[in-house]
Amino acid sequence: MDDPVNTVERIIDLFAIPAAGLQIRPFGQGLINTTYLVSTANRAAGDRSEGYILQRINPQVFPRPRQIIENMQTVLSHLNRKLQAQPANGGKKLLFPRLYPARDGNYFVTDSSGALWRLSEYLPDTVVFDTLDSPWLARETGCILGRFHALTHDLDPHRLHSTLPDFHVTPAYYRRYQALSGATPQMTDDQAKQADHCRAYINANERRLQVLQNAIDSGELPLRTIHGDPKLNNILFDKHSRQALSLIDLDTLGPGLIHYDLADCLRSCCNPAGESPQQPGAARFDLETMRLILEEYIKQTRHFLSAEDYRYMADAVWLLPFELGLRFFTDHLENDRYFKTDHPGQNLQRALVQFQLARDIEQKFSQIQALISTMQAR
Ligand code: GN1
Ligand code: MG
Repeated sequence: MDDPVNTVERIIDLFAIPAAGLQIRPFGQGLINTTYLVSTANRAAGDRSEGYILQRINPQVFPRPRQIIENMQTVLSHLNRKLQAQPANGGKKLLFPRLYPARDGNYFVTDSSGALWRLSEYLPDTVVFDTLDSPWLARETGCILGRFHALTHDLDPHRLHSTLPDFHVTPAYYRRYQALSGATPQMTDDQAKQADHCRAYINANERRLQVLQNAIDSGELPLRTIHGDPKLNNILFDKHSRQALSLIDLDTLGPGLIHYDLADCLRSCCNPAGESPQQPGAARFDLETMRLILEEYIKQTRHFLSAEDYRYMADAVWLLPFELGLRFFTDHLENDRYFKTDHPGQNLQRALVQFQLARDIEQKFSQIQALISTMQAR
C-alpha cells in the first residue's frame, strides 16, 4: 500500500459520509487496533456527532473481523431498543456510538491487505481517564458497567460470536505459555531476574488460575453477554458533568462471564498507579475505590445476581490482573506480537505491574471477600 495518509483518505472515501473538509489524525491509547479521529469542518444540523472514529481492526489479533461488526450490530440494536423503551435511569444518559455504512452498504471497508476498517460516531464533549481521581468517577464507572449488564441481561449470548478464541480463558493462556518454544528476546541481567519472578509467580498459581473456568464447566456460572474489555479508558465521560456516558471499544462483545467485565474494570480502576507506572512496585489495589464501584454496580444488577455470582467475585478480582500479567509476559517472550509497544521490554514491565497488583489483592483478599458479603447481605 502507498503512503499511509493517502491510504486512510482513500478508506474514508469509501464510507457514505460527506467528504468535504475532513481532517484525519491518530487517536487514543489502544494497544491493539489503529485508530484515527476524523473531524469535520461543518456539522449537519441535528447531528449529535462532530466527527468520526475510523479504526483498522488488527487482523493479527482478530481472525474473523466481520464477526465483530455483526456483534456490534446485534448488541447496539438491542441496547438502543431498550434505551428507547426505558425511562431515563435517574436522569443519566447512556449513548452508544453508531456505526456508519460504506457506500456499498456494508458496515466496513476492506483494504488491499485484507484488513477491515470501520467508521463510528465520535461523541463530542467527552473525555476518558487513565486513572480515577474522585469517588464520583468511581461511582459513575460502577453504574455504567452495571447498567450495561442489566440492559444486555436478556440478550441471549449465543446470538453473539466469540471474536477472539479463548478470550479470558485463563487456562488457555497458561497452556500457551507452557507450550512456548523458540527464541526469547534479548534481556539484560535485571530483566532476566524479573522474568524469573514472573515465572515463579505463574507456577505458584497454576491451580488457582483454573477457578473461573472450573465454575463454567461445572455449570455454577452461566455465560452472559459481556463487553470483554471495560477498562477505565474504554469508558467515555461527559466533559462537563463528568457522568459516565458510554462504553466504547466493542471488539470483544460476546459470550462470557460478567465476572470478567467486573474484575477487569476493578483491575484498571482500583490501581491508582495505572498500567504503566515508572516502578512496577507502585501498583496497588485500593479497597475504597472497589467499594464505590461495586456498590453502584450491584445497585444495577442485584435483581439477577445469584449466590454463585457473588461467591466467585473475589476470585475474579485476583484472576483478571493475574491473567493480564500472564498475557503480557507471554507476549514479551514471543517478541511482542500482540500488544503494541514503544520500546523493547515494555510488555515485561506491564506484566510486572499486573503481577504486583495480583499480589496486593492476595494480601487484601479477606477484606475483599468481606466487602462483597456485606453488599450481598444488604
Ligand atoms: C487491550 O485494545 P485495548 O487497549 O482496549 C486488550 C485487553 C487488555 C488491555 C490492557 C482485545 O485492550 O484485553 O486488558 O489491552 N484487548 C484485547 O490494557 O486483547
Ligand atoms: Mg480493545
